[in-house]
Amino acid sequence: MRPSPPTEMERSMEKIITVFQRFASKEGSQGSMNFKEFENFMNVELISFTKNQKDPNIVRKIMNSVDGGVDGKKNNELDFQEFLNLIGGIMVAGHEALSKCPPKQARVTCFFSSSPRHLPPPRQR
Ligand SMILES: [Ca+2]
Repeated sequence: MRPSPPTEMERSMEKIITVFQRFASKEGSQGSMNFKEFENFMNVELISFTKNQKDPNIVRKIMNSVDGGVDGKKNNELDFQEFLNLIGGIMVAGHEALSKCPPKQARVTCFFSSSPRHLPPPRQR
């Protein structure tokens, strides 16, 4: 039996993993992003979101908001699960924004006009 082609969701999930690995493997640990790798990721892959923020320290603040949330180590490194928490927070904000989008506005513009206040707060331990 021929394997069925990957679904849209499977391809999307694989892409997120691939992008994470590409940026995380540039230096240091291959399995996590240091600040430089994360900043590079935000400025390449999420540029519409990043440039829409008024706070010049937004990338640092976003990283701090998820760093340590999973492994409990505030070590200036984002592992994949911490990265997913971040992406999940942005997607939740985007999902809410999209439901309020005027019909003619480009969906991607609308998605990224949302503010990072929807990001998950640092987990209490
Ligand atoms: Ca790394």
